[in-house]
Amino acid sequence: MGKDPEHAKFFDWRMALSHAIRDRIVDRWVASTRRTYEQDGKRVYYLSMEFLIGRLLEDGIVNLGLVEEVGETLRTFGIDYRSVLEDEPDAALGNGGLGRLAACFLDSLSTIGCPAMGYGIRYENGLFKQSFVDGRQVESPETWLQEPHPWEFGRPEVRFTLGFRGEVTTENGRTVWKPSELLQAEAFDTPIVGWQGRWANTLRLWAGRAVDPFDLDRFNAGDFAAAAEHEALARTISRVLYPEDSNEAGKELRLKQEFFFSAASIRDILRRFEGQHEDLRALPKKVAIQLNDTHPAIAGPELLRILHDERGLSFEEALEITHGCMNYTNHTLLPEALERWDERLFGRLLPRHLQIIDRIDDAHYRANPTRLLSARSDGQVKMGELSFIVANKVNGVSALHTDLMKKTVFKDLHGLHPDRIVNETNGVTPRRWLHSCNPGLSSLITDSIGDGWIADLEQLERLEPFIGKDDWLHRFRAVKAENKVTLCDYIAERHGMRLNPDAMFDIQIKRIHEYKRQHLNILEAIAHWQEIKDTPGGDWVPRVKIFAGKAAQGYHFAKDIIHLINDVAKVVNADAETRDSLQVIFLPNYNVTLAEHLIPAADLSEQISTAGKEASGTGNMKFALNGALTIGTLDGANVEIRERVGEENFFLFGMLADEVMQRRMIHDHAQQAIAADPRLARALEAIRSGTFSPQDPGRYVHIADNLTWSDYFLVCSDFSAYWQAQREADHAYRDPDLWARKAALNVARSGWFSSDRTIRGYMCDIWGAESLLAP
Ligand code: 73E
Repeated sequence: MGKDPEHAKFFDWRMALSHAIRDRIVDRWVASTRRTYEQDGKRVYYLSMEFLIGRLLEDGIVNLGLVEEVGETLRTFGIDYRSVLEDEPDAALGNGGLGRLAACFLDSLSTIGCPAMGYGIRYENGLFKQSFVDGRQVESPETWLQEPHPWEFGRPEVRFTLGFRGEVTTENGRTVWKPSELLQAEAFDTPIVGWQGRWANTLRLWAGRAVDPFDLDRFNAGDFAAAAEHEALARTISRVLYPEDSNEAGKELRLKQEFFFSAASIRDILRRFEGQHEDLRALPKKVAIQLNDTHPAIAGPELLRILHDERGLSFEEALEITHGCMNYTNHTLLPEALERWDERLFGRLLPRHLQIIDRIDDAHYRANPTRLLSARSDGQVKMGELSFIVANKVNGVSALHTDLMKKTVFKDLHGLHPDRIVNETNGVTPRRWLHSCNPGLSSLITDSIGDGWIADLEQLERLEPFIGKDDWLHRFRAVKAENKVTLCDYIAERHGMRLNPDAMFDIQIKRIHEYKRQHLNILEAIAHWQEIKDTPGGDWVPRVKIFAGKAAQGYHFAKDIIHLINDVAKVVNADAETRDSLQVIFLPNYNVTLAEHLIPAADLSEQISTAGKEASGTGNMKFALNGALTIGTLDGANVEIRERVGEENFFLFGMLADEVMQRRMIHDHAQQAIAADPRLARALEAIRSGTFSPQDPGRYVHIADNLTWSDYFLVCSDFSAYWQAQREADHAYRDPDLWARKAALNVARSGWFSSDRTIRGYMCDIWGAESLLAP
């Protein structure tokens, strides 16, 4: 770093260490790339608007097996290993589950040794930072690239010129698109090293650049701002991540971002293929492209356009090749998240692609004349339908979600193509989500069954015989107790609040959304607080309720839920009568790193979405794997978690997906539920009357009204069952050995939720790709 160690800051130590680790990764990376070229196997390309990778330094150290050596080396300089790691900012290039899934997949692809590449956008500003002012969410820009980022390699030589708008003409019988607005995509590569450093793949992110960055004439004429205008405009395309989770933005800049990175990636894929092969018809044999939701769906028409307009293949042949390469993962059935573009906006930006989409529709109709199921109708371009029609395989992300896809949004298309939809239940990487984040539990497991589980998570089953042994169970309990104390210290230091480490740690961490029902959780907390106040000396099971999560800037109801939880926390935590039995805290700025601190300390995992709404969830898997019990509905992957960990080790409540649909038909479902449950009525009344906002008593009337008069997500109808399940959890927690046994069974039976298993599923059912590592 060019500094005397005496004057080095944490930042300098981190950079020095990062470069030392990076050097060791690069060797493996180059070897893997060379191997991929030599073997010429099928390559997988994962196109995603989001990669929520978090920190990378610890990943590198752990995967290269250098934890001890690094710790010792730093110690000789008097530097604390953990503090150096804590200095690294999170790469927050994603909103939530969809982006984090992409990051777990990259880890698994490298661990398995599948030749693969992730393609996305190098956002200069990742997901906004969240803070609270008087309990309200305030957003500020995230600026991870303001300090040097040691993990990326700029590739200024890898650039593609892309365009928007302009004209479509015919020249010598061929259609030619002449875009009028040009910009360049420049590549930045990050190596992704797998377990034990046996393989490394690439994450390639595109940054926007001007074709001619600087206008010297304008500069010389004295117009300095205009001279740099081109560059500024080009850079806006990769400036900021759209902060909406499970919602469509419908904005022109978003469509431009989607085309920008999809088109650059397609060109890069073709360039690599054509460097090694002559015949484009072999493309599907060598290339599998995965569309992470519909955000990169325009990659289909773009590949088709290049094959047909630029390479001269017939439209039918180009379509067949495209179809052979493309696959689509659907992540949500929420109608507000399904991408649709106004065809005028779309046609202005991408005139040729609109024509191509019409021809795709025509070809589809000719082959399936039963019904017209088109990607373009009602003045809109429908990205879900387009992706389905173009894709070879379409997958859902949990068994229930895939089933609902077939019965609802894609019912008709599924009828025409009954073999196209497959299920690939999500998973999480055990390297980050157990081994690194929970070193105590990781050591206990390795002491018991060896370390084979880290790359073969189903080996956790071998823990079951230990669970019956008292001394083992005590060690297991001690690990959780220690993790809770560590979390208490972390929170005390950063937020000045002392939590009771003996209480049950009940955690709900995820984006704030009505369908995820953080308001159901806080309503139950209010009712519980009221009950404790009725009998202050009662024998209560102490609880700590922890929340964290961001709300989209424009989602006012979600922001009001945050405000309410903060207001409830203020009143409840100040209450001398109850504070030994109940504490509530909302931690600001939830991100991957905070999740790594919270999950190992959890006793109870809140997975309480309205059934049928959460496609899978992945936090649910991380908690179970770290020995938390789930309180949850039969939604998403909760269904499969419960099947595996055993119904007696899961607190189930609430309506099923089809009951939800029935219940909504009853016009006064919420009032009926309120009338039937005095606890619910009293908790709602407290919100309505300003118990938690005495200076502003009307503040939460609209929340109480919403729940009473509309309640689309059935908070009221599920309240009584949720209350009951919470009391069952209390009851079980009174017996520490019983609880520990249930928790340990959750760990032992969660091995199937490794993203290694998920990726093997994609390789076999969807991509037809193989590992290049010796078994
Ligand atoms: O259930 C989660 C799922 O576990 C789902 O809501 C989430 O994807 C996770 C991974 O499969 C998801 N995110 C989005 N849609 N589904 C989304 C939509 C638009 C923009 C950003 C994210």
